[in-house]
Amino acid sequence: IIEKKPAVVFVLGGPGSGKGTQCANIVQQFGYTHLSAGDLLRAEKESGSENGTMIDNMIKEGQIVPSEVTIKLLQRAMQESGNDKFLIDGFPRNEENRAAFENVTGIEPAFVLFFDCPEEEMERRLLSRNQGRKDDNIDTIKKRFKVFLESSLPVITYYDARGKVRKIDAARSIEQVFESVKTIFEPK
Ligand code: UP5
Ligand code: MG
Repeated sequence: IIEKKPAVVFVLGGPGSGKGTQCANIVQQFGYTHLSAGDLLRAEKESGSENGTMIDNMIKEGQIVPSEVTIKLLQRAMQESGNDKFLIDGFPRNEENRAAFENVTGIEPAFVLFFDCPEEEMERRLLSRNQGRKDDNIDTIKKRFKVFLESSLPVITYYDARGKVRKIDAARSIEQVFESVKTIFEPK
């Protein structure tokens, strides 16, 4: 049996660059299912999972949860959705995440959306979000920035070398950013 693999777009960018906000817009116009790895991990913790304490501690420290945990959650959500096109938001966050996802699922992303935004702007957005996320405090935000630069940017460099990165200036208004996003998803 030849099974068709789902279409996956990785949505990457620093903490507060607008990944979740823009994914909601893309879902509305282009029929993708949005899977935020961070949202799935937070829900897993809330569900009382045996990994809950570990997940909570990693998020509080801005560290990256072991890929087998995150990949299982992503696979389950993909199956349950019934859809065949996905925005995977905030994953892969390091080289190990990236390689494990490709090995376990056999899926390579169609392309990678990269929301490029200066730290000062991301910090402003995170500090004024006020949604009770326990990683939205200045200490954790600094740790998240460090992990992004050291571990996550290399993933973007990897895909860029393969011609897969679509980089967007994310420092503009939500509407302006979405105008650029649309040109990438609209059929040419
Ligand atoms: N906002 C958005 N766009 C704006 C714009 N253009 N102009 C002005 N304001 C804008 O946006 C953040 C805030 O800014 C919102 O208030 C929004 O209204 C405003 P949002 O769209 O939420 O940005 P996003 O990039 O999604 O920010 P988020 O904080 O979710 O990014 P992170 O990558 O830090 O968070 P995530 O949830 O992906 O991960 C959290 C933690 O989970 C990680 O640090 C890690 O510990 C763990 N994790 C893993 O271990 N593995 C994973 O695979 C994923 C996560
Ligand atoms: Mg998010």
